[in-house]
Amino acid sequence: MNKSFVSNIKTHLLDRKKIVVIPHLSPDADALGSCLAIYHFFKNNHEVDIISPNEYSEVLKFLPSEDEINRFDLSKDKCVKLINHAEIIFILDFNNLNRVRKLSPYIKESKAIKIMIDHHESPDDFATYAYCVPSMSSTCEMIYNFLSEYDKNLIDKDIAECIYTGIVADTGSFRFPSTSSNTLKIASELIDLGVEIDQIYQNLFNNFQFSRLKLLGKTLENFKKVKDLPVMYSLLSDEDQKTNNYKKGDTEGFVNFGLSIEGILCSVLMVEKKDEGVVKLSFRSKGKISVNDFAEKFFNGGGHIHAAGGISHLSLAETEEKFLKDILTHIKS
Ligand SMILES: [Mn+2]
Repeated sequence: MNKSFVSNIKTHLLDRKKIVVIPHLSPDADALGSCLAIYHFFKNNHEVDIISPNEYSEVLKFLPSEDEINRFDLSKDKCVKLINHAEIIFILDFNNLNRVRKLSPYIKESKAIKIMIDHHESPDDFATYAYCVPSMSSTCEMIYNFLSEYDKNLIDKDIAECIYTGIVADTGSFRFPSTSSNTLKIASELIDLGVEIDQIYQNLFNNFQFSRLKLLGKTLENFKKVKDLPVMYSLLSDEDQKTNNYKKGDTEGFVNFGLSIEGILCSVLMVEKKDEGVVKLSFRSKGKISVNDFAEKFFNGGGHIHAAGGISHLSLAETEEKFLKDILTHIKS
């Protein structure tokens, strides 16, 4: 990280400021961990408010001070006021205003200093200060770099827990290639700060409802292999979700199961969202197959080389058909 990034930001925080912290839509553990780490770090000397664009998985409610998070979809007036009065806005784990949908115009119009910390490809350039490195394992790893450069002594156990949770989630428990020796050094320092890794593991991975296990079963049953290509995909209809009492975040990680099959380099999950009139797609890959460009070109999305998301406005069956055609083009090119 550029040292002037931190020193520049410090000059704005010499006196008490109104800070707003914003994660992407349907924030995951990395996004919320980042926001809450910033919240805990600055809350004693500044007025800090977190605004999530919408809901997130129940599973993440164990994060320290999660109940402080404001929801734009539930308390719009309050959130708009907070953004309008903000002097500093942190943009965390996203780099494009499309990722916050209805919040986007308020951020765009705000005169606040905007600080972007993110690890996705191709950042937009609306931020005043940006720390964007796509090779980083997680935004939480970057938050650790930022805060330890800012004042390492202020990183306490709560902050360490938030950061550790985001790193574990985004690295698939330190398995993905983005896990560097530095990621592990940071994890070790977080343990020294008191993080109980088994507790975080239990909270993050062993805290689901039985209905989610049934939904996983349905997803696995629906997996198909694309003929002549190293690609697997599965579909979840609206009905599959209703039958299995779907809750936000339940399908997180399901797509990875396709990659557990010998020789498979790409896995895709298509989830029908009838109330929004869309199908949401998750893409995972390994080796030479990239999915961020595929998601961007064919499904209005993006992300990382080996993990991306997209959206389709077609029906589930039409989306499947389009995907089978597009993936052939993508892999052959
Ligand atoms: Mn992330």
